[in-house]
Amino acid sequence: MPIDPRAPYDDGNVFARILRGEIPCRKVYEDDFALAFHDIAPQAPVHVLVIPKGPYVSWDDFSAKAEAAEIAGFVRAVGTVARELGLVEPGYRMLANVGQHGHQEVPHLHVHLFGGRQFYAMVP
Ligand code: IU
Repeated sequence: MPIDPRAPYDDGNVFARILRGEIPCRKVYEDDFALAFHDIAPQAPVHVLVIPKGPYVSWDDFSAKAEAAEIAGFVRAVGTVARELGLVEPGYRMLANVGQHGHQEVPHLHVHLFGGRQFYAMVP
């Protein structure tokens, strides 16, 4: 079920628990601002999620409330993960679902990185 985009941040959400080390993940990258790990239900040969370390429900509140350093650090981390995974050539797709129409299911901002196959117009 898509999340309620107006709900306050839920500290018990699955990605918060992964950040605290309470639930394992297949980590591919971590720095002061972001953690990246393989999606448990991959939609492409490479499907990685990049999440900020701060308590942000979605791109909406992250872009509105995060400090400039957090935004810069997170954006740079997404690009670093793509480069380190070797996705830049021949290319990749990134997306963030927001709220009900975006069909966001986990209430902690996550950017999907998809690679390893050809993508076509519009969403996967
Ligand atoms: P969405 O953008 O919120 O719809 O995507 C949630 C993603 O989180 C989806 O691709 C799930 O497979 C993925 N995921 C995960 O990797 N680990 C989990 O424990 C859970 C969801 I719950």
